[in-house]
Amino acid sequence: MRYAPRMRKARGLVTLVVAAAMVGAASAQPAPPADWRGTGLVLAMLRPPSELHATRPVIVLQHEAIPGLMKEAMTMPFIVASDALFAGLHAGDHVAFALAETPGALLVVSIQRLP
Ligand SMILES: [Cu+2]
Repeated sequence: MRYAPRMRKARGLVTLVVAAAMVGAASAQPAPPADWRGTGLVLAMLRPPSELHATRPVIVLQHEAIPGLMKEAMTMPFIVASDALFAGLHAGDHVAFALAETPGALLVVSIQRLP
């Protein structure tokens, strides 16, 4: 029975390492700070590879005007920083989202469902 506390400690460590690995995977590309914020309706969420992007997740939004960026409401695709942002989201959801300009793309860096 002497080994029991050590086993428990080891199991705790494994859990920690796995959790850290999962966090690392989700934030492989740390999200840059938001430059713009908007609201809209989710039409589609595409995990890569898709017809819109070979390697990056894409969300198609019917968005309202985005102050400072797009004066008009429109429907368009955006590249998403990580498909972890799709968790719990469904087509038809109303969302608030944040965009950041990065060297390669205009990126959605956060998405929140609206009631
Ligand atoms: Cu637009």
